[in-house]
Amino acid sequence: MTSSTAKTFVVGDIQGCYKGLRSLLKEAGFKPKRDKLWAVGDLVARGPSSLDTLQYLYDLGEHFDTVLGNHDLHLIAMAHGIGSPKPVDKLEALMKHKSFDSLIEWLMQKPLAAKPAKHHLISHAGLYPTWSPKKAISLSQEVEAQLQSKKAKDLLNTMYGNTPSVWSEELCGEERLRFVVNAFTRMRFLSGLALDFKTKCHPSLSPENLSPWFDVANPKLKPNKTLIFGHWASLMGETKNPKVIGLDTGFVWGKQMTLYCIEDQQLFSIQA
Ligand SMILES: [Mn+2]
Repeated sequence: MTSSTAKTFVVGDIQGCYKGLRSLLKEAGFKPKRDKLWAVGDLVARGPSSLDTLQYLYDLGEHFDTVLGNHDLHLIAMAHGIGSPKPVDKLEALMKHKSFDSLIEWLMQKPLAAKPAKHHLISHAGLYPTWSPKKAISLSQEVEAQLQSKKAKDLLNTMYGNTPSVWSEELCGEERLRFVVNAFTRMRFLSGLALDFKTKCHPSLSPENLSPWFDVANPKLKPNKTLIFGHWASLMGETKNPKVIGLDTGFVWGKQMTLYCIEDQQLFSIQA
């Protein structure tokens, strides 16, 4: 059966696994001139081919978009002289390439949260449980405005750190931006409404006081909304909630890469 209807796909954390990405897109029947591909972020780092990955995604033009993950933001920071690459991230070829500056410029235009389709929200780590999807988009725009301004380097310098751990509308300046970046790119577990940055395991193995962010009741989230995220490889997509779709399934750690088709509500995955 053939179909000419354009589809919207969302891919989990790629982390420089270019060959895996291409195999998965082939498996799912992705047509680069017809369909739209979104990514949940962490396009680069740890895998062997971050340069090929970024060049391929860039070349998809308007048929690709992404939200930023913690590794993408760290790459942007390093491009601004903040921190230095670790050999384990395998970013040397990318950072030495003549296209590096333009690829960084391109990444700096990307949001932390976006709507890939009606009633769908995508962000790297998830949705903080006191934020509505609309609030998430507006907070993402606050960070985008900073990242696209002359103050970009200030943001990149101040985004590192674990505090504050609880959101308040009164947060301002560096603290506000740091919280928004952390919630969108590093969140996994919460203790009450406090972000916990230490625990990375599967929820079945976590301390009793911690809950995955998606198990904390969100009074601002309507039941017709679907949340799509990555970042949490040990979760292997097990959210036990069909409206919360976890796409990081640890390809770079030898497991799987996962792709979701929004129109068909269908998951595709390939084994590393
Ligand atoms: Mn991540």
